[in-house]
Amino acid sequence: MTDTPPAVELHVHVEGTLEPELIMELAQRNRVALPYADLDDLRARYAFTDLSHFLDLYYANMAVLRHAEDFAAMTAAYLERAARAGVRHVELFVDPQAHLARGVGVEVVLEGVSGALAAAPAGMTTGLIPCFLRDRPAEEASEVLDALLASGTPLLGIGLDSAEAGNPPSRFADVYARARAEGLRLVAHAGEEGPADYVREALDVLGVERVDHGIRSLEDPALVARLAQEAVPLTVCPLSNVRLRAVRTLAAHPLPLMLGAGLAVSVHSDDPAYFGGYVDDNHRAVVEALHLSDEQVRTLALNAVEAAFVDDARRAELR
Ligand code: ES4
Ligand code: ZN
Repeated sequence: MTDTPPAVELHVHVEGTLEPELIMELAQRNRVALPYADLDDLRARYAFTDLSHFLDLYYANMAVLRHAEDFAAMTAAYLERAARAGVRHVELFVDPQAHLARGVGVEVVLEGVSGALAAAPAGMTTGLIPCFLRDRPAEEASEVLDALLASGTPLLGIGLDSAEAGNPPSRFADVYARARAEGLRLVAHAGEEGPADYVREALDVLGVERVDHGIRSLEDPALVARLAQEAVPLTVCPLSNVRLRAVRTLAAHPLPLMLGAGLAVSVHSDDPAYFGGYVDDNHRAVVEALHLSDEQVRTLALNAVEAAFVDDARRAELR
């Protein structure tokens, strides 16, 4: 079996790489009281029923992130883990509003995360994609965009995440138009727990160049045809989909259907510390559970390279 290791990670939330051990360590260091007796008690809470159940824990655990050094430690630990998996290019999501809501400023978050990205392992290229929380007001997203731009931190693009059901992309049309005018690349989570219509909205109203998840697009054949025709990249996160019960089992994951439909899918990790694995683990898991052929494996790896926001020279190196 030729098992081309995934070299490109395009869908990972930095806060979702916060491992339980680091949560406990930072809680001690920052004297943050957590409602868990110990590491095992914390780990026992990782059996999620759906996206919002996961998000409750994901946001709660962020309480331990207080200083730029905490964000840097989390990011550096992730990059080290990614490098060990052979990852050569990372586009990293961060949720500034989740920290702002706790009194931690955008500058603190960016200083820590982008500082660690600047010191990424040799040979690895990186980019930062702040995401707006779709379950918070668009006005707040707009203010955060101002703060992001004012920070002077190099940014690759913007994204949209958090609780999807009932929070359509269209509310963020103005924010996306502004980001586009600033030269930022545009992505959004859509069709994870929300309907196929949200994928269409993300494309038509926000003008996204890449869709995060997009698995529910399969419910709309006309949309599938369009996504294939336009070669819209979809960053699929199989272990996430199973753990958040968007998909019943890994063996029932629609990835082969998506490949069969000619969609530009690639495999990524989402929140690896919460969902049982990093991009290499996701890759191994689907190859095994779905009995992917060498050709399918190669297609997934190539799709990720083509979907990356890199220049031609770097893309040629990654291929
Ligand atoms: C997320 Cl799995 C998932 N879905 C939507 N928003 C998110 N933020 C972090 N992980
Ligand atoms: Zn995600």
